[in-house]
Amino acid sequence: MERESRLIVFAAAMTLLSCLNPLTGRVHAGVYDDVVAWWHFDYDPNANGLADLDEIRDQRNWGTTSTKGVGGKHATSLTGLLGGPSWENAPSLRPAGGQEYGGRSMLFRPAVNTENNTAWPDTFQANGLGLAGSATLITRLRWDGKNTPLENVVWLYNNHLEWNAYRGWLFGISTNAAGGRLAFYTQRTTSTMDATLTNGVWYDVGMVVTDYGTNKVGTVEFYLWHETGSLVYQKFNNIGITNSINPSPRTIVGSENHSNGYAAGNNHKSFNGAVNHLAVWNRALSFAEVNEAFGNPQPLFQIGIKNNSPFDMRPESETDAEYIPGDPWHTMRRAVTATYREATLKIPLTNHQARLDYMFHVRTQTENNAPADIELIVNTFTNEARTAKLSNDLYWHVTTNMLFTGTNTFTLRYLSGTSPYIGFDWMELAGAWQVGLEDNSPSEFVLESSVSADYFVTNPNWKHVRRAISSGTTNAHVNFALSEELARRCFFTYTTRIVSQGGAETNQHAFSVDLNGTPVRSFQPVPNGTYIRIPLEQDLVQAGMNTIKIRYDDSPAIGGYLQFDFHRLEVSDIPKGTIFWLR
Ligand SMILES: [Ca+2]
Ligand SMILES: [Ca+2]
Ligand SMILES: [Ca+2]
Ligand SMILES: [Ca+2]
Repeated sequence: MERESRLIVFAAAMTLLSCLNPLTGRVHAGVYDDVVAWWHFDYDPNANGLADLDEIRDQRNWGTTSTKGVGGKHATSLTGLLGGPSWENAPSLRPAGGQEYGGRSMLFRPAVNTENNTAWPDTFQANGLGLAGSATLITRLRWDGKNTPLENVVWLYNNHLEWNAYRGWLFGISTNAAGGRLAFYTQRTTSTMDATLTNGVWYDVGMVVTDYGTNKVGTVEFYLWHETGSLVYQKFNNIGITNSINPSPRTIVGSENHSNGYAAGNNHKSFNGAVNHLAVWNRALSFAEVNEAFGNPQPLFQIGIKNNSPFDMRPESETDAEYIPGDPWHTMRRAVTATYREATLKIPLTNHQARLDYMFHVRTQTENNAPADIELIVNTFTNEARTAKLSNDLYWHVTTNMLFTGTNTFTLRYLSGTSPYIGFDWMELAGAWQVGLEDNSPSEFVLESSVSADYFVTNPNWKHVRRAISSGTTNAHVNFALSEELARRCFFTYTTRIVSQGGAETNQHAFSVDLNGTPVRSFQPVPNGTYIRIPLEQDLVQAGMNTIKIRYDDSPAIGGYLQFDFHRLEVSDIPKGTIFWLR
């Protein structure tokens, strides 16, 4: 941590004493909590490189080795020349940051017979899954181009489209001379994004369908995040969205047709490429939620869905104790017991990550709500034991003195208790991040006018951070997500340092900082080298995405700029006061 050498001002000691104000209007701790199907495509126990029926599982209710979880939207049938899609074992890129889903992807390679112009698609079908009304699809995909003689439009996702019944829809890629473009189809209308995909490149992709009801104009939104780290967004009005669905629905992934053999017609509309993970919701996600889903988890680590169930992970008897972020979720222990006492996370930290404090938070499950004690060991530090119960949230403040640069070990250990097990609903190591290096230079960022104002802290590419605010480019927005639990319970402090200012008439410029649209502080001009450290009012911190907006406040007639060294969020158990100082 930096040390203040010359204190300029100490102001506004926090008077907030109520640290548990319930937030209003927020339901979701994490955007994936209400996902209705989420395939991670990461399981090939027979290691034959083929996606067998048992291997395509909905992570929400994964189950055990022998039995798929009840209620999960698992694959119910397959098609393909090889029996179904294949697995690709190379890791995907992670365009928006976030997490690798198991280092494996589903590979769709429709077979084509050029002699009689027929195709045999690679697909899986999930019976019992259909999306009515508003819906969202989030995926990470690589399109490998049109596979001749496939048609100019190929479908990745068939939400039980029924011709002439005007039910369901298709999502996929439409091609023209410029390349592939994201496309949405109902029998009434099609919406096609203008931006084109490059063959063989990974994208984080989102589509949000909003159905306002019969005879109302609906909307389709496309999100396309290229592997170099920039988001393209486009929204369409679509008069055709009155999305009713068959009462016994099914979903096809990989093509429009779930036809197991060569055929013409809709068999030609088959997706050719790889999909790392695919999630769908039965509601329209907001812009902030889509970005939260892309970058999940927020720094540093998260596993499990908040659903009062440990079955999104795997029985402790079927897993070893260690879990590395990015490994398949089915390799993570869902519980610790007197027999299988430990679950150990091996979390890599960079130099600047290791210099921050974090909160470790786990929601537990126990038998009949009986208590049992658990402790958290961080590297060589054994923290105080906590008592787990059913749907209990346990917290440990992990301080920087426990951490180092490299792979850090976090072990949850069952101690003793009435409950013979402590299950995990979900857990996170989170609450703090740093964007940029504290090195008195803005050179890791880019010219402010060359990128969007919005930067998401999960984006690994700092060349998408505005290095300055100026009279011409007045805003920089730093976006980050928090779980509902941390947003309610903890205190957060934002810090930046102004490293260089300039422009006409004056060398120093006024600026201000907003949190989630509410002004927090306004600053008269300060010298270069000034640290700006602002405690974020807890009432303004929210579950889900938060936005810190830094705004240039000098007269537009004064063509000036202020440059940033870094942006940082710190977390603590107690409120802190505003401070700014020079070094
Ligand atoms: Ca297999
Ligand atoms: Ca995967
Ligand atoms: Ca869970
Ligand atoms: Ca810097």
